Amino acid sequence: MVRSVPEPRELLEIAIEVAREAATTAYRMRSQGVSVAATKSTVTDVVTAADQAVERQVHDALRRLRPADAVLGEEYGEAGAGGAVRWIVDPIDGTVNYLYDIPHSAVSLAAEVDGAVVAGVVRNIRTGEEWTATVGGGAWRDGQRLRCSTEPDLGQALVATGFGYDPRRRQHQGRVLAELIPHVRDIRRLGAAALDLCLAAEGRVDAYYEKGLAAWDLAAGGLVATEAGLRVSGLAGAAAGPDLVIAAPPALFAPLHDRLADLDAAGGP
Ligand code: LIP
Repeated sequence: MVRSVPEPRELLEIAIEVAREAATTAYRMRSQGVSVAATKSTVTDVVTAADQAVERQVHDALRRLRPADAVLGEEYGEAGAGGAVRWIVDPIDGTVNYLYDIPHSAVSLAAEVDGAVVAGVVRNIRTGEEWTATVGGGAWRDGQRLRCSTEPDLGQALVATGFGYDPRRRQHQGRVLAELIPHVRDIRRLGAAALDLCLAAEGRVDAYYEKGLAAWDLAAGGLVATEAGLRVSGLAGAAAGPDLVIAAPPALFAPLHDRLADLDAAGGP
């Protein structure tokens, strides 16, 4: 039986439609006031009713549009299996920002075929800025093709990063940051990996790194970053993943990578 796999462009159209509706729901629920519905790994790792409602909405929409596909989401895990496509969704990336009404949170939705992300969209819930990418099709924001920074000097680089919810991990990440900060222009802790990767994709920061990201934090934003010219990987050639994600322009990748390796950025709790 011939397996029909849609083109990345077709999957992107679906992702954009679903993500826009999801962002509208998240925006409306934010304006009505949000509260913590539950906590996960630690007391600061919160879930709001909006995270849950938006993920259910995305699941239902994808079930309607592509019934055979699997869906992996931050709040409800994996559902469905066996189709050619798996969707990876973070209903609200930057949940703490969303809770505090800081306009830096996003719906992130990616389509994966045979284990490779081929299409992705990241939509800022408050500003409506929308980043998209397809494999080999480039990265775009609101119709503009994106190119990452060309900064070659780590000492001149504005670097974004983040911290986990586990205090012991944050302590390790804080130590790494304390040693790194004298060697870069400055640091930005913005609070949403998917958006941080998109800002790096268009040079609004020069590079980004973080330990502890899950597939849903990384899938869509990682494709946008790669298609904008960033090298996105882990340490020593490992794939970008929970141990460490480094996203940097080719000229900046090695100096940042080597510094982070020396500082054991992928280590600790
Ligand atoms: C967040 C990431 C962020 C990280 C936070 C958290 P969430 O994801 O986007 O980069 O620093 O600790 O993991 O929990 O808002 O989906």
